[in-house]
Amino acid sequence: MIARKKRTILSLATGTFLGALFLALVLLLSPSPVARSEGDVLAHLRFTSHAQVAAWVAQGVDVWEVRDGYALAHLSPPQTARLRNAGNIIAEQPLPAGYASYPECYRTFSDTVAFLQTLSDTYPSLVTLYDLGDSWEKTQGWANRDLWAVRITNAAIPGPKPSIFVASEHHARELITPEVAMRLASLLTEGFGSDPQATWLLNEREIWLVPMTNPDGHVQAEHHEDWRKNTNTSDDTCPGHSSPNSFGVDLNRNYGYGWGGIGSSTDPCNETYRGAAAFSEPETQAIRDFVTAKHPNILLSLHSYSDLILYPWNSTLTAPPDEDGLRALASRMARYNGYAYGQPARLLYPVTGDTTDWAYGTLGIPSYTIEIGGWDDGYFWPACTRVTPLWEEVRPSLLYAAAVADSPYDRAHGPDVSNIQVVSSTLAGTLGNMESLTVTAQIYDPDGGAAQVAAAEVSLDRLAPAGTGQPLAAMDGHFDQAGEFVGGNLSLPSALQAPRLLFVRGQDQEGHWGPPSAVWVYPASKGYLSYIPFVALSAP
Ligand code: 0X9
Ligand code: ZN
Repeated sequence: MIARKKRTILSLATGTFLGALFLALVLLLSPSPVARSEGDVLAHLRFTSHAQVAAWVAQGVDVWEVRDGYALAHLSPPQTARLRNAGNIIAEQPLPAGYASYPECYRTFSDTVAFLQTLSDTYPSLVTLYDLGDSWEKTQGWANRDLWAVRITNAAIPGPKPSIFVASEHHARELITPEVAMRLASLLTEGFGSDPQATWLLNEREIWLVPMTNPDGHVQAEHHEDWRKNTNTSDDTCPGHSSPNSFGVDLNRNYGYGWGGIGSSTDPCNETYRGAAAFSEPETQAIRDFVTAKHPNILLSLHSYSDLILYPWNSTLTAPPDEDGLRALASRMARYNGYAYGQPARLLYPVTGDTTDWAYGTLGIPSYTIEIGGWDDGYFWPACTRVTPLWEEVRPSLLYAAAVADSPYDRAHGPDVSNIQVVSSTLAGTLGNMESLTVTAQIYDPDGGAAQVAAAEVSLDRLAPAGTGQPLAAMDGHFDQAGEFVGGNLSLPSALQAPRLLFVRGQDQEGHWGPPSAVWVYPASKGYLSYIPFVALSAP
């Protein structure tokens, strides 16, 4: 079961620190990371198939990205020699400036724990902290690191509510991913009560975030290590102790759905070492146990980099049973950042044992890997100036996922809403004041496709279940286009006293209701949703 976090996080672990000492000595006595990577290069590799890339990955080649025509990989001198002989190297360059840096704006593991604690202290009715389990080093008694999760929701409105689960940083060096999770937490909590979108999402949804799935690995990264895996040293015979030859288990190869196949390695020193058995690691056990118990409606596994949104299957191009829905949701999440979306065996390389195949294959949860950032964003170590832009480019994808969590595949086929305008007027009546709200909005298929809008509806305060709100009419008299202006009137039995949330959503001719948009309505004023939904939060 999930342990609800009470007050103190930072009590020191008891148990032996000999192991920790050993790990520290290994790292201290090894040459500095820069010297350790001496002779390493970043190479452009020619490939003929994505299966060939998967084979390199399984052999320990540290593939950073896959583009049309070549893969970019960090190679050790023996790997360089081997691939040069095989004729695969198109170009070689030194490791980039910024390699294995830890820009000071990125929160450390301790900063992250403190941030989550402060967040739950500051917003006790919105944020609950949970300890999902131990890191590998904690299981050894070497360190006191847990997999911390926060649930963000307005607890004053009881559940059950549709939920999304965002797991960041299975791979330690993917530093942008915990920052994105924490930015989302800040955005929602700070916006609650003022921003209509943040407010409705916390009223109607649960957002679960694990900013650091790999806390031990994150601490390695803090020490300027190019670190991907956890820090399990059980089979440590690795020369150099650093990428691409480090100990540890690749947590994104350790899940138990199709574990042990393509794109994963049996060699403990390889970057894609799958572990001794499926779910051998405490970190993947913790995520498995939580996701199984909670069964969120959508799972997002945040990685970097490559500007991609990937859905199952991860090992093959066979279509998953829900391909149509998975693809529709990927397309909607990708629409404002232009990320490519699809199955990784086409866009990247096939792998087995990853998080999303397990969550989708075992539990049927719509599950995505989002690879944040592009080739010019500083690889795994984006400069501080890139953090906000990268967060902003992925933000709409996350907000959209939260909005459609009640019925992901269905909503993702449905239309969007913008330009909600509400004119409210207080009418004096014999029994007291009444309020009349005139609502207009635009309903449209964001793909600009052929699906006609068939209906629209409005609800006040709470999001009505799809199809149960008050109908709005097509302003031109007919629902017969992919975009429609809609309108209608709501009469309230008493005058508006305080701002209230008003929801509008639309349905297409195939019966798919899209996600709602919400605005505040004020006494005798105009609520106006002028922004594009999910791109930005607006001032009240
Ligand atoms: O290799 C991975 O685990 C992910 N890429 S990363 O650069 N963040 O390490 C991709 C996992 C998505 N699935 C497949 N590539 N099949
Ligand atoms: Zn990754």
